[in-house]
Amino acid sequence: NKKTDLLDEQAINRALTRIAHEILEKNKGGDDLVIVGIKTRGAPLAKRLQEKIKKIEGVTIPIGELDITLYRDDLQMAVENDEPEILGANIPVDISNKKVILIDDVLYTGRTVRAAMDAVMDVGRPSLIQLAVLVDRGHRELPIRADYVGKNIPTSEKEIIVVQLNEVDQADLVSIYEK
Ligand code: 3GP
Ligand code: 5GP
Ligand code: MG
Repeated sequence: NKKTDLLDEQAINRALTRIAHEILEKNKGGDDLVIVGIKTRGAPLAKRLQEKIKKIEGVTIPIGELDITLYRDDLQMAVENDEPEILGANIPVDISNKKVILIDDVLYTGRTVRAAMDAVMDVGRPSLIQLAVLVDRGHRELPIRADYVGKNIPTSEKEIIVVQLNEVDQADLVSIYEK
């Protein structure tokens, strides 16, 4: 049940360009950065940021990905106390003493990011972890915030943000739906 489109292809592209600049500004360049996308749609976002940073700074930042899904006791039903669990990690570089930038499409309760931080710390000791998201829809249940935000979209619990990316959905579009 669609309400409106919030970001079109050009707006998504501009937001990611800005975030690439912000990452380079905050970290004083691309040294020691590793970008880790949270699947599914965080992975193509990580790749896009890598390309943008390459264009801006001439450096290729290593990228990795984490597969984190809501763990369900009952496969039929989403239950309130489901917790995200790590299904896999593909981080092809040593992250010890590196600056790890996590990226996801939507930030909501923060539980996925908490699980992602656990997964990262399991494979090494980064010097810091930062978080980038395309959309922050609010409703945090943990003390987690994003360092880089494409767009803040205040939502009600009944609304959902649909993120479509060319690499996965053959379109670049962020829209808001009523459940
Ligand atoms: P993503 O894997 O690209 O993040 O969780 C599977 C997909 O369902 C997600 O795609 C996300 O776009 C969509 N989704 C919509 N609402 C929710 C939600 O409340 N929780 C989770 N985990 N995913 C949601
Ligand atoms: P959190 O763990 O912060 O509650 O949720 C983050 C994860 O759930 C993200 O990976 C995101 O894919 C998904 N998610 C939560 N709410 C939404 C939403 O409204 N739209 C989309 N597309 N994904 C959501
Ligand atoms: Mg996601």
